[in-house]
Amino acid sequence: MKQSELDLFTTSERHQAIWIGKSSAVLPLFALAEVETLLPALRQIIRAAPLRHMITPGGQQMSVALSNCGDLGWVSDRRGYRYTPLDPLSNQPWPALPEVLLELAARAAEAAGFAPFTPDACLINCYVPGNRLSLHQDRDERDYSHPIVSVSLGLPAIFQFGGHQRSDRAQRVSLSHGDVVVWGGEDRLRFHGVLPLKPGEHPRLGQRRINLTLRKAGP
Ligand code: MD3
Ligand code: FE
Repeated sequence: MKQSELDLFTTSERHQAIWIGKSSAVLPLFALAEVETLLPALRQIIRAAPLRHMITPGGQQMSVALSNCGDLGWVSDRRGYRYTPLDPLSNQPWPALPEVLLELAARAAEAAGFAPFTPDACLINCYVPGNRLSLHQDRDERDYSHPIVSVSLGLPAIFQFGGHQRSDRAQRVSLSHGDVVVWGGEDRLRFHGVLPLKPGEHPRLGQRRINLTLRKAGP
């Protein structure tokens, strides 16, 4: 569908949730109306807390570059994965979570049946062609009863949504610029990953994909 055709739909029609699990839904283009507010906010965050390649506890450098905003940020080094209130690069608090992102995440969670959602952590993942995220579970948060909201920007990616065992067959879900996904409940600990990003040029973000993952990580 072309953007001109999408404009004919009302907001609620455009954001019909597509359920990919019992408690996980894709909200196609849910973030599109906020992108032009989000991008300058992101640029400012990345200026204060630059994207960097973290080292995994196994000693490998991650291919995806990352940063964070919010009260807590996800970090990885030889000692393990964890959430920290300070950016280890600057020893300063992570930049604040922009209002537009807090509000978008809360509305998306509500649209998928998880209200209220008050995230305190936003992980910013930046992919360039060839970058991937191998199958993993998100287990570094304190309380798995909170959902996770993810916002995709830039180049499209194929997301792998597996089961509770690494060896479970994964379904593939294509995520494009402006798509939002909400994961929760019994799907919260499912294995997931991102296949190597295909080369391309996005009109707004260039040769990149940015994924924002909003979580409630702390108490
Ligand atoms: C499914 N990031 O940073 S977020 C991650 O596109 C991560 O950068 C992906 O996985 C990305 O940890 C996708 C989507 C996500 C997050 C948590 C989940 C999917 C999930 C928890 C359970 C199931
Ligand atoms: Fe993850």
